[in-house]
Amino acid sequence: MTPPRAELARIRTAWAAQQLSLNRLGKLRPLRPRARRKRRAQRRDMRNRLFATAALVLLFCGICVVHGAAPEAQPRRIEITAKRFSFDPGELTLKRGEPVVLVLKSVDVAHGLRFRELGVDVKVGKGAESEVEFTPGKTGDFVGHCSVFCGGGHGSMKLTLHVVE
Ligand SMILES: [Cu+2]
Repeated sequence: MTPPRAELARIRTAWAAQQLSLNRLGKLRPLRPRARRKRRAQRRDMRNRLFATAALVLLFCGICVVHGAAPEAQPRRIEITAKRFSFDPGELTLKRGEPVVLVLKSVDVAHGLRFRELGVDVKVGKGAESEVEFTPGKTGDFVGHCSVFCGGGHGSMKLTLHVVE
């Protein structure tokens, strides 16, 4: 038979060990309902914040992807050579509503190109290059003329523009 003192010591040790393990598991003191609610609310709050952050990150990435994948379409560039006394090409076909850039190059003296009905007038210096961006707003055939006097055949310097749907 175990002496009472020794038995008491053994019980104490066992109790202490149990308390210790419960303590480690975090079960020693069950949370009171209010504390439990508070902790639950905190967890919910944390989860919501995580969701919000993740959503923002995804949105940002989405915007980046969209911007990267679909850069703004650049208007079509059309080179036109001007020389005494013609334009090359002498005819162009454009689509209504589609923006274009006319790049006018002079290989000799100063010239210009004007489409009065379309509100386009671009001038180019001797041997230089200049450009104008415009969007044809109406369909039809338009005849452009050189808008800078360049010599005897200046009046016959024309470019025909066909604007189609
Ligand atoms: Cu001219």
